[in-house]
Amino acid sequence: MFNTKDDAILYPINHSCAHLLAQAVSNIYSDVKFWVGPVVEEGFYYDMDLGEATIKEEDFPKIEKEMKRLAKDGKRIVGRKVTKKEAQDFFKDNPYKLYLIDKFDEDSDEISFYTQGDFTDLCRGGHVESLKELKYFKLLKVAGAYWLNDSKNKMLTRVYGIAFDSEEKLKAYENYLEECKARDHRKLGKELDIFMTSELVGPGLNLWLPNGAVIRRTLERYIVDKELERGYHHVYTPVLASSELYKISGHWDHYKDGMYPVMKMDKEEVVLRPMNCPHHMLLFKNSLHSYRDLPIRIGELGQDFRYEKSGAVMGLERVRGMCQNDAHIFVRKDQIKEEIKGVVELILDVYKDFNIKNYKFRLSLKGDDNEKYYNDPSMWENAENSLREILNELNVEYYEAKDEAAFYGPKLDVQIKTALGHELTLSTCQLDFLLPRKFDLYYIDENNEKVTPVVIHRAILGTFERFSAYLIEEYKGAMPLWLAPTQVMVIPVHHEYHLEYAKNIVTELRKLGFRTELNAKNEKLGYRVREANSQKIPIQLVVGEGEVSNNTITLRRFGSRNQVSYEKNELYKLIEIENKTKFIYEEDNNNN
Ligand code: TSB
Ligand code: ZN
Repeated sequence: MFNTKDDAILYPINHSCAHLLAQAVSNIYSDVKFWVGPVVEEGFYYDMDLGEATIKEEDFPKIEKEMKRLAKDGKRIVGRKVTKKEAQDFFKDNPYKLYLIDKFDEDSDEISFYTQGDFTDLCRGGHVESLKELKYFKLLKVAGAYWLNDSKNKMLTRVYGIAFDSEEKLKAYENYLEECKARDHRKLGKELDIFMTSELVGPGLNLWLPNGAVIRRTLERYIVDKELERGYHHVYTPVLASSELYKISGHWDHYKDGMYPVMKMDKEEVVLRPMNCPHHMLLFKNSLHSYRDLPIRIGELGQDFRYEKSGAVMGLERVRGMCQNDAHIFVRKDQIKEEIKGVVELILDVYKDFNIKNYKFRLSLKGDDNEKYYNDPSMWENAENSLREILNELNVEYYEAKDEAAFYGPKLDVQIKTALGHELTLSTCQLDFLLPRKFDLYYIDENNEKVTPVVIHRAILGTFERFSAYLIEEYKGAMPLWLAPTQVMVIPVHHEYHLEYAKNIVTELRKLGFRTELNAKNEKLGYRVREANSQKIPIQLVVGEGEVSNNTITLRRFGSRNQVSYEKNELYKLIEIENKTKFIYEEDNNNN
């Protein structure tokens, strides 16, 4: 919607605005050393070393004021070529720019400076003519960013902003930001009593409240049923294991940073598991398998613990204690394609039920870091090529990304964007030639020979935490009938006269399996309807004089002003169908 990077008009405006930000900051703060300030998909940022100083969001008005002053002053933005020597002299006190300049050849004619008034920056160009053209901009947020993305380096201050060529566009963007904030699952999760955290438990360890527990249980039953239907077998395995297990699997060498430290008791050493695969490898190894038994699909709603950095932990979307909708599928080589196809089909089938449409498939490949990835180049080449070939054959549209694989193999990830614009992986399907080898797994082939199987790791809902966070944001907290914590609220017009009729309806609906509540508080009808609306309860049934005498019910849906009267049983049938078909009601949903 607001892609500034690929927009011929917005790109130079945002690029120049990054310079304007740097100029304003250098006027307000002393001794700032600038790194780079690129245009990104939504606006721009500038990374800077502020020395002892800090910039907080409270400082934005002050910085924006200075940016406005400079823009009004309207200096021209003038570029000129410089020699490497000249550039080095000019930036002699800025190690960051020197690092950049150092990358050019001695006699390069590609180094240029761009100057506006008394501010000069090393830059390739792509600017507006004059600062006057920068009128509609806004600073968005501030974050820390390690220099060169390396945690061993200094943490710089990254200030984000965005600029447009008209006031209407800026306004539209501000409205969009407001809407995103309103969708933030942490805000809705609190308002709708879905989950909580406590310092006494710790960051990233969420407590599901009863409303959240209903959503989660509904998801659990849904996905387990789907998997049973597709020939998966579900198991339970413990969250602890001897550290030896992870030494065998390779997690110890390649995933230790993501694990909680070892617990020692007497002579034993145990750890909390970060993944369920090693346990499932042992399950496969527990019995003898013939080639005819494969594929074997072992599923588990597996609780895992990962030591995510406290700064990275975020509501339910990035947690330390998580439950995966996990499975490991043991296949013969000739079954890989068919099985991956099955996983992709399952993903698409599930997404249809939830009406998830904005996602991209990403083929996640190995990076160059040998600590992060198991070192066996030919195994990687084989696995990456097979997965790529299969995706091409299956006609799945995807893009490739380096350094995003698991330590044991490449992945097909489904990438989504959260309300606050974070890109995350929801579902994943991973091809692994390594763990079966590490655990000496085998099946017996048609010639009575032992053959190592291949493993497909897959999580369709990913984790219940992340998936719920995503759904809350997608539905703006208004869960469709089948997922809603309270599905039906019965509201008698008068809290005494119509109480009995209302209670009967509650009993009948509960018998039919609907999560139904009664609101017969001594409050005005309008107030109680508003209450049901603020809890985003999908079906609100109002019963008064007319309904009691005609044996009818008046239906009011969340998000709609319409009220429709039904004969009682007719209404029960209608909502039973909606519940079963996972119907998502969307009519004029923005009114609430
Ligand atoms: C699929 N061994 C595989 C498994 O068999 C595995 O663990 N893969 S994973 O590391 O990619 O995790 C699976 C899914 O869990 C991810 O696709 C993502 O949706 C979810 N996930 C990962 N880390 C977190 C986290 N910190 N918080 C919430 N969800 C997470
Ligand atoms: Zn796994």
